[in-house]
Amino acid sequence: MAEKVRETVDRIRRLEVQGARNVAIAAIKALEALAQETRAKTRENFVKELDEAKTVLFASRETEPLMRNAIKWIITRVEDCDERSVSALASLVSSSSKSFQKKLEASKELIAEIGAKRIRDGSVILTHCHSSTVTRLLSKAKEDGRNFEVICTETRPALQGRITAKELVALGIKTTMIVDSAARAFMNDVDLVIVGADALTSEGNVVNKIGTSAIAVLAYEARKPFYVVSELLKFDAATLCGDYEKIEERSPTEVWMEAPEKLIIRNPAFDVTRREYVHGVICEEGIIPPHSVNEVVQRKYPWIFL
Ligand code: RUB
Repeated sequence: MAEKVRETVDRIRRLEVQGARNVAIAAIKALEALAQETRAKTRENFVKELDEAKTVLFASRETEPLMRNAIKWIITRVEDCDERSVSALASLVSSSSKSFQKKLEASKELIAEIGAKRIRDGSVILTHCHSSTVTRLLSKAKEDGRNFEVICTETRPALQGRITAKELVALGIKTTMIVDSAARAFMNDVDLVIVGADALTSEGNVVNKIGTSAIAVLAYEARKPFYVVSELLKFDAATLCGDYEKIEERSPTEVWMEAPEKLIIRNPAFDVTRREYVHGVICEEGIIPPHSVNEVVQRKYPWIFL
């Protein structure tokens, strides 16, 4: 296995690379590195190496359909190509990875452009965890001359809210951090909630950082719009066939390093927000109701279902 793949898996597991988009990009860059360093002499061996890398990358974080879709797309292009030369196939991995990243970048910009229009002057936005897509949307709103402020949760237990806070402060956006359990106390001051997503399911539910669904319920109770910003490529086609999105459970030591023996600690990384709490999904096809995600994905990315 290429060193870069092993190293990427470790970095993803340790959350040194976090957020669905960054995880997917790191994973396909690792495939590119594997292709550049390969010692495989035959097409069959090269495809086997890619498959082994796929298995370990998939296992690095379970709740990441964007990473799975990206890797599948690249490997399928190799499998569908008649070329026998390993170096030609390696170049195909490189060019496919680069074109996938370009598409991701383009849809992020589109999502930012569409979503930024929902931010009115003087508004207060609450966000949870760290989503690179949400940060880009907020920075676009700022570029567009909108004056607004953000409340971000610290996001227990791994404190990704600090990444969000640092980025927003660096962008010159007025930002307030609260502990996760203060979300209700501040909900009345909020005009809208915007969060990212790790997975979109066939029923229109959204999987995102643990605590997201509680915030969605609070927003619903306070009648504040709750938006999810997400690439449609975060859709998990297996949910259409009845599978539930697996929720990654992380180490108890993230919650309490020196916990008493026999204490049971649960540490799910994500939770599911039901579609009835989601005002709209801001994606590269516009702002769509969560129940139509399945249909829009079928139209835009039919290969996801193969
Ligand atoms: C990150 C998280 C983010 C989504 C979307 O969780 O829940 O909201 O991944 O991020 P973790 P992006 O820190 O456990 O990876 O918009 O960057 O894809």
